[in-house]
Amino acid sequence: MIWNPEKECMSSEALQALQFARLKNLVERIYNTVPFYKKKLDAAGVKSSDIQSLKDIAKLPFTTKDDLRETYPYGLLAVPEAEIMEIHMSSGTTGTPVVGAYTANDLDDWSEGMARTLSGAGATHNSIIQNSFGYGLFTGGMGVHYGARKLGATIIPISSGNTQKQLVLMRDFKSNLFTCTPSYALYMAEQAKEMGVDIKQLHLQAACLGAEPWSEGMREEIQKVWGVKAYDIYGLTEITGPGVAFECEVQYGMHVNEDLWYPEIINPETGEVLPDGEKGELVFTTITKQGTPLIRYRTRDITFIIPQKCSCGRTTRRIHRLFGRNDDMLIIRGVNVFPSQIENVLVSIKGVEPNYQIIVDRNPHTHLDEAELQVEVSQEGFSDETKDMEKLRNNISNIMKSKLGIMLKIKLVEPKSIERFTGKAKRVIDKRKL
Ligand code: DLL
Repeated sequence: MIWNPEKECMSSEALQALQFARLKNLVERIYNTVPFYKKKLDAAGVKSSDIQSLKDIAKLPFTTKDDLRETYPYGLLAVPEAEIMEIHMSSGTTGTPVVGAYTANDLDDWSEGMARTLSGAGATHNSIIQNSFGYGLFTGGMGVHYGARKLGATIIPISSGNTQKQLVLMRDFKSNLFTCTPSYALYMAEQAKEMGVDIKQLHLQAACLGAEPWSEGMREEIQKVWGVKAYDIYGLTEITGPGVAFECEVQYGMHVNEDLWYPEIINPETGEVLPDGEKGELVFTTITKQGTPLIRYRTRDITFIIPQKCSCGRTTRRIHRLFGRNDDMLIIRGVNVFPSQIENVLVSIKGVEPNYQIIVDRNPHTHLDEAELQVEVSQEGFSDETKDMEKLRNNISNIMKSKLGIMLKIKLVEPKSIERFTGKAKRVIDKRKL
């Protein structure tokens, strides 16, 4: 179901007129209320009067993660502190976390974005939504909660972890949609098998998964083991949290709620705006946000805007499933590869589990990046015969070489020996940065 046809199915002319009016208002607002932006805009020599069309957004300077860190905690507030109703922080593991501060209006927009997201996955006010994203400073839990509430659905706010209880409640309360990271969905399925719970017999129809990169192959795997349709959902703390973009029943690309968060794709090297269809870095401008509005925020996430209209009826543009983050891209002997591409190949190979870790290091002699892929052998794929294991190892190595053009060192590890995650998984151990 389309939650808000008036906004999600606008003609592109009407949408662009709305975006333009909101953008102009935003530039005016932040110039007058955020000293950081006044300085930035003055330095770039741009005034709100220079914004004569939506295209003029390219005249505005970018905002980066470093800008957010330098202004921590309250340096980007555009309203008096008393108007802030809620604060969230990114779950980033490096450096100072980034802060998002929400006014009542910002919480309404967030709820709206998430109501559209859950509706995209088929949820209605009759749904029973088990929310297995972490509640707290992380935006996953509260974001889904607000959206489910707006829908009028039943929410089970269980948060992440406590896996046995998750499964018991799914059965007892007859949950029909669950939300969590793709890695936690896998882990829950594994635990269910151990507990003897047949998850396909539960009442589940759909899962909204996101907060980390995952591949199409992983989606197929999760849909197969759970017997549900798994939808990709995207967002980030700096912009609002989940609800920025979501998949519809077509399951190809995520509709951006672009009446609220305006997307651009840029060349990450030059900053030049790229046309729809070209791959680059995703940039967002929060055109309605009041608490901590951002102009042209560089997400470092790599994707492209799908040029074709979607057959679902929504007219909002879609971003392709994310390839990964700029900073996660590996260059192995001259070949660029994202961890999610390795995952996509791995999940199609028999005899191994979709649990893996990539250890990246730099060879001190050649100064080239090298990667070791640690893969868990499944119970069925496991053998006491060294030659069988050697064969499996070679097979994985050859498939990686032919599909991705990279030579990876493959290390097979015993079943259940790679760490499991209830939130965002850590798949890449980068020894170059240690
Ligand atoms: O992860 C918000 C969120 C919660 C999104 C629940 C979806 C579901 P942060 O902790 O600030 O916020 O991390 C944001 O996670 O810039 C991406 O790199 C990555 N990410 C989020 N969703 C996806 C996705 C939340 N569907 C960062 N696919 C983003 C790939 C994703 N990466």
